[in-house]
Amino acid sequence: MLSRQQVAHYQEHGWIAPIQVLNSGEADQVLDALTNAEAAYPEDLNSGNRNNAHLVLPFLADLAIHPVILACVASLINQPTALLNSVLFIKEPEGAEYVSWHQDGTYMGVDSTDMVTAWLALTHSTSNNGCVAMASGSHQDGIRPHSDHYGADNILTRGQNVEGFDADSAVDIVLAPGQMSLHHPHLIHGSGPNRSTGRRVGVAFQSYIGAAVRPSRGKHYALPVGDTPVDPAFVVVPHPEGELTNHARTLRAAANAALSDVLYYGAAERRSY
Ligand SMILES: O=C(O)CCC(=O)C(=O)O
Repeated sequence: MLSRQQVAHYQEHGWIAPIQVLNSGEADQVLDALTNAEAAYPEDLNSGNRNNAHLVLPFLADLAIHPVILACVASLINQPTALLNSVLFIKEPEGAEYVSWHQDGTYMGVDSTDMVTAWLALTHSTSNNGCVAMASGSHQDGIRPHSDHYGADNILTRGQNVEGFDADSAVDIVLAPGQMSLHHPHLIHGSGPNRSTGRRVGVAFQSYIGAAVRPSRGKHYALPVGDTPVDPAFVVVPHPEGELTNHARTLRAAANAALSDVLYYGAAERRSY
């Protein structure tokens, strides 16, 4: 679990990092498993099909309920019940992909901020390869106006961007493989391009919710993460039994369609992720 100082840091700044979840050998094993799965199932795991892979890959579902992650999450939110989504944020070597400045809570379609995102690095994540940057303290002023820009290189759903924001105040969150950051749904964050010759691979568990959180719009698929029952307003999903089974594929497709309806609510155009 987090120390009192770490919780205080999170409350003041809206993020906390680095937190060691896996040792480097364990992180390498997960990265190898993911790389093998990408090679074996290219249609299911690619930059346009990156959401909710934990519903089809047992090793990612295992990671989503890793005791270190859950203990830290429980230090920050009230009775965690479930994980709503996951996103594989992969930036290929020397690519132009970036993530515009945004607040996750803007389009999440739930009625509370009692939730937290865990971003776990499977490779080094550095200023040079486009690590996530967090605008410390920006979670304290609520949701700000966003406008959709899309853009081929902007790998955030709608390319939504917070206007009038001072990017110089953002802190680069440098992580080693197996380390995670945790961030608040109102925290402004984004990331730049990967200027290195290696991939930058991270998985965002987005987000863990507290027991009082309810959908405010759309349908939400939820993986239970503890003993507290998941509210029936959510569709409870099982831990996958095998890799890319037909049943799990169908469930993930339904979860991704529902997520798309939530994230692209009112949007002028829709992308595949
Ligand atoms: O991986 C990135 O660069 C961005 C991640 C992000 O926006 C998020 O986890 O909410």
